[in-house]
Amino acid sequence: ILHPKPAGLVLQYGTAGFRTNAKQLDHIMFRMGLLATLRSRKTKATIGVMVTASHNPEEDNGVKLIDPMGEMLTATWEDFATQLANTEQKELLAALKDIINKEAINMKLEAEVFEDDNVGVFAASNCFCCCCSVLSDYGLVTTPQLHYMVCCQNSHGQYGEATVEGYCSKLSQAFLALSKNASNRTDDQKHLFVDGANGIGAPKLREVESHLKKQLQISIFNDGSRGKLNHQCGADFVKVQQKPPTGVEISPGDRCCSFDGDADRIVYYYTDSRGFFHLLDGDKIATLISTFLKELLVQAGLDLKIAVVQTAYANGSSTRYLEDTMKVIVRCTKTGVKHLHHAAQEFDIGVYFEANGHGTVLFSKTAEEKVQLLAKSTNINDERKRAALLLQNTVNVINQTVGDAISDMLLIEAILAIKGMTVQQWDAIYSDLPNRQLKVTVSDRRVIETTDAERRAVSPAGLQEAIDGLVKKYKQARSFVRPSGTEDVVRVYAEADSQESADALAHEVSLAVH
Ligand code: 16G
Ligand code: ZN
Repeated sequence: ILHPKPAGLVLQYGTAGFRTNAKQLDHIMFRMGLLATLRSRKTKATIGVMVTASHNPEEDNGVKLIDPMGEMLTATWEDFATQLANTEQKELLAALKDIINKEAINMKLEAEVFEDDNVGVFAASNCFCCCCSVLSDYGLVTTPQLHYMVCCQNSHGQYGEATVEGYCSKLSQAFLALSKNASNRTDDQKHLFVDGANGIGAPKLREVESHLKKQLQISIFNDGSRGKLNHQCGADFVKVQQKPPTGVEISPGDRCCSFDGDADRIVYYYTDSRGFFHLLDGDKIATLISTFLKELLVQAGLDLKIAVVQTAYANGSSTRYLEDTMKVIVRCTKTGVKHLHHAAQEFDIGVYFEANGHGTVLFSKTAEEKVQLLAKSTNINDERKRAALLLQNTVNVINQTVGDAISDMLLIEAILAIKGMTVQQWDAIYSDLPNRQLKVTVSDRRVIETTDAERRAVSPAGLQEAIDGLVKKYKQARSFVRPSGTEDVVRVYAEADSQESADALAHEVSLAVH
């Protein structure tokens, strides 16, 4: 039998598709190839299949499907994916037929699947050849590039050209137009240090950089030539460890950022003259971007509703700053990009970021049309015109299909340049509350159930009361627990007025989980 399923192995299509040791994924790859062809026939559109370890170690791997407009696979089909993955070999055909019937799929239609495999150590491509025609094999691209190209393909070029070159030129043209609005910058100010997490982001960033006409000068570290994927480097390492990645030589004040392995996350950081490390995570990024957009909306005289979408992990200071000082709407959703993406779609402009650095901005159709119209109009004053053009180019530099480290980086760099802002000034917009994340291993993490966007536990009985009691002991404190969607652990988050308090609270809460 080709691609047999290890007996008894049960996997779940989770927040980021299937994810496990690469050795256990062969049958999953095969079955997801099959499911992709069904999804393609159902939607009469091109579907993406992404194979990546993302921010995880090299030997871990994952596969997920990308829906027609570049979004994550829709929920009912996540269930089909789980069913198909766990069906024993001899029932596979019946399981496929079941999906075909339930969704009334016309098997006479042709299927079109874009496939990408961005992890060198594990090639899944051959699995697909036997089950569907892979029309266009992009070879190695970043996760967000694949989302982008699926969207381009299905919107018939309206979103851009469905090639890597098309992606590079759309984003870089928008970046160059934005950076024309920056006053004279020194070479130092144009210099950015990038940690590529030894993943696909580094070579893809080089391709983009060649279009940037030296308006951004990039030094890339951890480009995959020496180190291991996500090992002691990358956005997840930097965020969780709260320290710089290894393999990067930086001096105090240098502006740096880290991608994760498949380049859908980004965090910024610098060290100060006393050697202290300063992290600018997804919350700081959301604040910078939403402030910039809000100012432009005022200057352009456009009445569009802007909101920021966060998760329970968002630093309390960021939420307070956004609500109280910036006066923007803030929403909180469950962890996982699809939840944030969905919530952001409810506004004219929805800025969404997870604290871990995954995020983007969504513009409603109305918002885009209003911006386009204003940018074209001739009878408005210079200030409005300038703001409208800046908004137009901001829309173009953003990859709206999913969080994209390269696109986010270009937008952030453009904003800092236009505002003449240093990374220190950006950092000073608000001060993060000290925080700590821990993971706890329990016999069954599913006994923990949460509500209120994962901020409160409803079971087991008594847990939330215990957490409330502990939180009361500290100042400006907050804590929550949630079962991980990607690992067999319970995650604990705590923040408080000092690092000692945050550490102590996280520790006490993890004891309460046992
Ligand atoms: C996945 C999610 C990410 C989330 C993380 C949480 C996507 C594409 N990725 O990596 O957004 O932050 O899971 O992991 O949705 P956890 O459930 O183990 O804490
Ligand atoms: Zn990733």
